[in-house]
Amino acid sequence: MRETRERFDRSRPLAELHSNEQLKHDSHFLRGTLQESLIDPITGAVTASDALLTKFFGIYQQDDRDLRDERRRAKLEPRYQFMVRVRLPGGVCTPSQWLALDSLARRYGNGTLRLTTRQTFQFHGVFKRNLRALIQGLYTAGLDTIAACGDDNRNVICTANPLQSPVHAEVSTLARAISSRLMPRTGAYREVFLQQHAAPVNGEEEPIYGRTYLPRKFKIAIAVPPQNDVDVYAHDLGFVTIVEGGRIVGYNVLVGGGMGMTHRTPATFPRLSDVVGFCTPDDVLTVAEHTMCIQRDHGDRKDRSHARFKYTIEDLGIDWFREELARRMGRPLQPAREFRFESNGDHFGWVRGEDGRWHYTIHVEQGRLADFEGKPLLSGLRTLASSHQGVFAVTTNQNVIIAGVPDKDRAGIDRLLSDYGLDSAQRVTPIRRNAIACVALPTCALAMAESERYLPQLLAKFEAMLAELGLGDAGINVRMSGCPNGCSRPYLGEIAFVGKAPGKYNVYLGASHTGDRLNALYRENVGETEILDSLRPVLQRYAQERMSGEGFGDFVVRAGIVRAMLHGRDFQT
Ligand code: SRM
Ligand code: SF4
Repeated sequence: MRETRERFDRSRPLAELHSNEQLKHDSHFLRGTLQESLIDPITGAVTASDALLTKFFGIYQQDDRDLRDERRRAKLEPRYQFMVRVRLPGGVCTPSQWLALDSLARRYGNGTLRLTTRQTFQFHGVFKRNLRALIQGLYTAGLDTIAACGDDNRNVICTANPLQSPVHAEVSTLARAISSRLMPRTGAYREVFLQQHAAPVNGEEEPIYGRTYLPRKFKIAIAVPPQNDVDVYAHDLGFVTIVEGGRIVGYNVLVGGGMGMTHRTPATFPRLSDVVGFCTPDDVLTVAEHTMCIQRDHGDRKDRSHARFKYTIEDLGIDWFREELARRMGRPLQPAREFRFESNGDHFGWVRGEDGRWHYTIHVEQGRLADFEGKPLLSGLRTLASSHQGVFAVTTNQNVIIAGVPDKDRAGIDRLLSDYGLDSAQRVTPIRRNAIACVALPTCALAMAESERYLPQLLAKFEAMLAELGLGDAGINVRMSGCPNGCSRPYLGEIAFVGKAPGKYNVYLGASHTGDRLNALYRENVGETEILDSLRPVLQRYAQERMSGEGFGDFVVRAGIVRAMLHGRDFQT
């Protein structure tokens, strides 16, 4: 076992840790000088330290990168604006909440809603002067943005659609329960954004987190096999639902997953989580809390690039984690149970739930809901929400399910879907239907290349090539991220493009389509022509040599085109 305490010895002076630790500590439980920053009329920004604190409330300061040069030339400050992310455990909202989200996006945002890979909504382009009104509008609708970003437990995700079956309903309730249990308690959100007085709960502001919160973000996912839509191996903590005799008997526990890395820095890598045991439904909240607290106490607080739980697990080992969890719980986890995944994608179109009601998964290209030319998606969903009696369920593949439709309402919904172009799942190719891209430019400060705005064009070129090769029906799972942070979980794509520089990407191949094997580097720093030219012969071989039912990711590994990536630590070596 390597040093644990050295990295985060609580008696160690904060000054020796990463500067964010001191900032969190001194922020008076995230209040900082936010009240002043929000009303400072001189700038559209908040102070640099307040910008770190707003993240804990799902609010990210950004600027429109398309306008940077123009504004610099005009000697104007950057076009500061904020991204606001909703906390929506399990991805479920009611039709009236949908209508509120839609109206707030048009009133205070850039008129679009973004469905994210963690099953929630983002507003983009919110100006500082509108932040409070937006947060208060969400609050009135029964929604909040607490811990949607920041060094805390993020939106808890689970296999989509609570109305699919009683098992799905129970899992969705669990996602909400974990989210509530691990939510920061500080009164800062109420005071700063809702402008209400907030007394500390039981006299303590943060009984779980303390003054310095977590070393980094912490992410939890719950999967219901055979669906692995949540990519359960990609999260700090995962639960795989074990169903016997039609009821949930417990959950396998997985720890130490994560995607982010830095190009050409082998000490950073994506990692898939390890299955460490099984717990009963009664224990799952305790397991979640203790696991997060293990990371709170042992995660690296000096080096933020090494501060995710995956590195704590990699450094200290699974056996250490099992013992530490058993010590805190007073008993060990039980041995893990058998499970099997079939796919990490969504099922599009209509499916019937166990109670006879229907659910329709809408394909939302790259998760962006807007009124596009000839495709008024936002307006269509607003019209749908005005009459829909069930719920909306956002998926972790950036799509949305209209859930809980009785037989009698199906025809009406079909008409609306077709009128507003929301039925594209039936028309687009499988490769487009399954593709995911992160936001990237123009809002993401970390983007090195385009993603959301470029993937549709690149896919068109692939579609033509696949049709020519007789692979038009191949549901290859393609993912694109504008930088190696991996927000589209690209290292789980059968083909993935990860931004390196404007117009240049690393190409990775060979993940499984069940989300349990990472891909491997195939080409580095290449533009569109080289991407297409280098993949054509591979796809050609796939067309000729694939075995029945063999996925593209499995094929490229079997054919020796890339190596099977068994351990994240080998990813960059
Ligand atoms: Fe992410 C940072 C967008 C899911 C790994 N992510 C960001 C920021 C906030 C950029 C920043 O720090 O300035 C991006 C905002 C862009 C914008 O303009 O909206 C951003 N991440 C997103 C979203 C919106 C992508 C999307 O198009 O759907 C996803 C929002 C999820 C949510 O609702 O909470 C999103 N990000 C992810 C995922 C996937 C997941 O969680 O399942 C990952 C990989 C899993 C993981 O965390 O390991 C991910 N985002 C990162 C990282 C790398 C973290 C690391 O361990 O190194 C960063 C950078 C950071 O935190 O420093 C990041
Ligand atoms: Fe931004 Fe990179 Fe995340 Fe894409 S992967 S949203 S470019 S941080």
